[in-house]
Amino acid sequence: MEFPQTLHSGVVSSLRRLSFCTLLAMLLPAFATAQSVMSRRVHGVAGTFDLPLSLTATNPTTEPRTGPNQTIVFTFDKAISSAAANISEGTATAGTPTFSGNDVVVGLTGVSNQQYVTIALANVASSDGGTGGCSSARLGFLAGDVNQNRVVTLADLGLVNAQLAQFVTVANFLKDVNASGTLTLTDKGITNANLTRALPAP
Ligand SMILES: [Ca+2]
Ligand SMILES: [Ca+2]
Repeated sequence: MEFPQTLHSGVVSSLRRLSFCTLLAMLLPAFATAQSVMSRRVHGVAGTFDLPLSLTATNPTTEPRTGPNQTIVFTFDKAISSAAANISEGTATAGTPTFSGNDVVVGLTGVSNQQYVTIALANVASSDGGTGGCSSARLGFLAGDVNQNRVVTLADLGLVNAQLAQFVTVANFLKDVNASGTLTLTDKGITNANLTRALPAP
């Protein structure tokens, strides 16, 4: 028996939108599945602030905080004991992952500005014995693009300017573009130096 054509094409279309890792996890429930991914920076004494990343590779989140060192945190649905990290797109070097409960923390070095990077996790093993899981995250790095529209304009400069001398909080941490823990003319200067820089269409 064949599926009605409309149902069949709808199912195929839905499956095509899922990543290979998501499909594997659906077929093999023992696999650990990534629930969320964050770009994490320590902003000096102001503390640690996580930028949630889009899980849709064709609509990646922009990270406006300056490199060259960055940290990506994958949170799974269960405790993870090992995984391997690789860069499959862009200029960056992935360090050896570390594990904290359900989190896999990947330190990146040598991250160039104005580019997309994809971090792929393979051989993800969970503490309950699941093996062979995978995940990936794609994000754009564009210093000073604090409104995250993939181009640095006077609008970004104005947003940073409006936060000068304020405390760094969950509401404004992206404007602390050098992640120093303070919002100063240095952040404005970095944004100004990046005016007109843009990411390509994702
Ligand atoms: Ca912008
Ligand atoms: Ca700063």
